[in-house]
Amino acid sequence: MTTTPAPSRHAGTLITGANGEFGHGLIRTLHDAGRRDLVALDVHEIDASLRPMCRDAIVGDITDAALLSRLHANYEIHSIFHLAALLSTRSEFNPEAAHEVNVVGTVHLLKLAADEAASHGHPVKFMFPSSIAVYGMGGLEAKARAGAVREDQCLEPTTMYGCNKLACEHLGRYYARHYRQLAKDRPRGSGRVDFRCIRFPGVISAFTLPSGGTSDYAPEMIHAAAKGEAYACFVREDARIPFITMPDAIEALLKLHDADAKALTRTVYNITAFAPSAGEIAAIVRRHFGASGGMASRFASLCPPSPGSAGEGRGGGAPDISFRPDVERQGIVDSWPADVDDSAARQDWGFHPRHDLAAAFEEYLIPNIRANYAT
Ligand code: AKB
Repeated sequence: MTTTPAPSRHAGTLITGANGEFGHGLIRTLHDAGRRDLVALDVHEIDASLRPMCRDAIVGDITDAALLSRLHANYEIHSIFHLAALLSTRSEFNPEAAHEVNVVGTVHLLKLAADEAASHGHPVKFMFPSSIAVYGMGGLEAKARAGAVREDQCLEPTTMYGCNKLACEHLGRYYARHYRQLAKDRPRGSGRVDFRCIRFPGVISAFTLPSGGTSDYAPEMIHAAAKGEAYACFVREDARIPFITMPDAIEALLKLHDADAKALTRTVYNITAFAPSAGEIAAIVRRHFGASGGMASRFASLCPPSPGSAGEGRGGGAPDISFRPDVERQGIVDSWPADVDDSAARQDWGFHPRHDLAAAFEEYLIPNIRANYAT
């Protein structure tokens, strides 16, 4: 059902999954940058702290095609940040529901972008977060041999989520370059979808905790230590995948969005910032929240550990981090690369993360987590 656009459509930048971890960071960053045309879409009511930063906040489901037609009728959209997705662990518990949201929902958004481009005659930038989950390393030895993988290697995902993300990468390229190629009124010239995609590693935020992902062990471990709670890590100490901080992830998304189309040699880009093992992360966390002069004793006075938490009465003991691998989730992490080659992103649009591993903790995580849990 194509609805004729109302003459007085509002200009809008659409953000799906607006209430998620990424959505929180992106909306704040765009609002701070002066954007006043943000249209937030999420299945849940938008967070009260974000509402004033949005022109509109819509509660709805991206699998609802009629909803997207209404969006087309009411907004003149030039950019879409399509963040809504069910992550890897959650998707394994209901793969078909994941496919519905992650793929069918994405096709609805791509069609909206195509309709918008056709109606106002300008490219619609479609920013799509893909993931290292598109890779399938085929076992620990192959993973160790492969090292940092390039975008065109090892594309045999072992999870529904990974399959969904890889499918959407291809669908995005199709809508951008081949959409309705046999139709007489096929899109021509600039009235097209401008699909730009980043394969994100695990993302670590100081302010929000992820849910439903398999890279979640890292942020969970850090936040548990900050709260003085014991943490049993669901992967082995030697488990290794790449990570990035949330501010660097958002900056990358905006940098690719603003990049000159002529400079882009591909639609999909790897990015990475640091790739520590789970054991190395635990060591850093212990150091920061550890005994002597570490965070804990200074922190304990600010935020006494919650009753019954490992931190209680700790007053200086190191955080209680143990490793109790979950075989299946470990299998997913083992199927992901130890690191990725992001030279194309650095070359084409100047990707350059501010936080390496040390800076991620020193400059971003510890100061903000301290402030965050102290209030
Ligand atoms: C997940 O763990 O599912 C995500 C991802 C790596 O894409 N965080």
